[in-house]
Amino acid sequence: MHSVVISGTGLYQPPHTITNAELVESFNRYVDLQNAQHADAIARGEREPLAHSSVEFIEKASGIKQRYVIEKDGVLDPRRMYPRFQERGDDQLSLMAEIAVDAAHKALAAAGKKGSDVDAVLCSAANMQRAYPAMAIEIQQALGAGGYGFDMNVACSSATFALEQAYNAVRSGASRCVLVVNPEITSAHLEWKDRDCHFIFGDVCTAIVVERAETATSAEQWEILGTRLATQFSNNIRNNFGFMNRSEDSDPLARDKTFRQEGRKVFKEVVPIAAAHIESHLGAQDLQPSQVRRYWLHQANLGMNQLIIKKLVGGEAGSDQAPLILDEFANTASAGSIIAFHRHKADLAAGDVGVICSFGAGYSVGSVIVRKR
Ligand code: CO8
Repeated sequence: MHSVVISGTGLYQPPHTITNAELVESFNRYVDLQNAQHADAIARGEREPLAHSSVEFIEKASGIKQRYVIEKDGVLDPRRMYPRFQERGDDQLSLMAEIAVDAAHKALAAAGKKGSDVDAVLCSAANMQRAYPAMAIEIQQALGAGGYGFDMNVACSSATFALEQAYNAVRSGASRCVLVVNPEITSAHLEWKDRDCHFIFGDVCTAIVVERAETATSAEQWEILGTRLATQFSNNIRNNFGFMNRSEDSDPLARDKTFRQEGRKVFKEVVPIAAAHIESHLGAQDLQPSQVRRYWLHQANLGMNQLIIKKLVGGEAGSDQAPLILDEFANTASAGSIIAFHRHKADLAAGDVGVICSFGAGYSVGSVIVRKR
């Protein structure tokens, strides 16, 4: 068995920011337009008026202050409320591959590797742009990588689940250097017209280079001590968009074809699952939660992360122990814990142990225990 390290990470950050104030302003204009359009039905009691959103609610309930998006005008147009992307020809690089290649180049540069050093590409994200050919194979070709590529989707846990596949492939000797990319174009699958969730997501892409310790040359390396994955079926986060929709004669714009959730139930049910998962994974490595220098947790809700840390170590989560990127990026599905790791790892010392942990739809939870070399 080979020792395995994360030798580089990279981040693609979209060009546009939407603040909560901008988001709420456009949402409230949408609400006013809808209520005016349906004024008669509302007056007859046949239809409930839509309610305004508020910046105060969003910040208090979630901790989110802004999000990055690839396309802003369509999202903020109260007569549209979703991004406007130009369809690309089959001979052009797809948008998902484009942002993945950007993040991958940065991760490879940090690892001191070239595309041709990579012998497996895992494109792992909550949504795929198309059914086939795999996004990963397009990315593999664009980078000049060898070996194979495949796509995988475990919603918000896509990155940690892919890290386990990469770890096992390198550890066993099947692969030498695996690239994991998490292009999350969440703006295309968020229901921006729904007050309960319109503030939740942002676009981004993360990339991680996983290779044998013996070939790693980068200044900063993280040995993977172990990975652990778990799933438990729940309908509390669901999206029914899929290839059967046409045959079912269902409306492609119906509410169930975009992201929806029972946020409060998710909060209550996932916090204990995630805390118990991390604790038992650490226990299997003879580690106590208090021995962990840093937790890079999934970024869905500030209160959730604070409760998980409280369950694990009994105290308040400071930004040093469990850094937050949610305020700046919002929930970026599987990329959240990886952005936290990418942004907040350089200050740790050799020997320090940290845990990357994601949790979300499925339910799914994945943890990766790492030690700085
Ligand atoms: N403005 C003002 N008021 C509001 C708003 C708003 N925008 N939204 C709701 N309210 C009102 C509600 O109507 C309610 O009013 P009332 O009390 O009169 O009924 C009140 O505020 C409280 O509403 P909630 O109970 O819904 O509020 P919460 O405190 O529960 O906060 C959150 C809502 C922030 C959603 C919170 O529940 C949460 O973050 N939960 C955790 C969610 C989570 O972790 N989800 C993970 C999903 S991500 C994932 O797994 C990836 C999926 C794939 C991604 C695909 C890309 C899109």
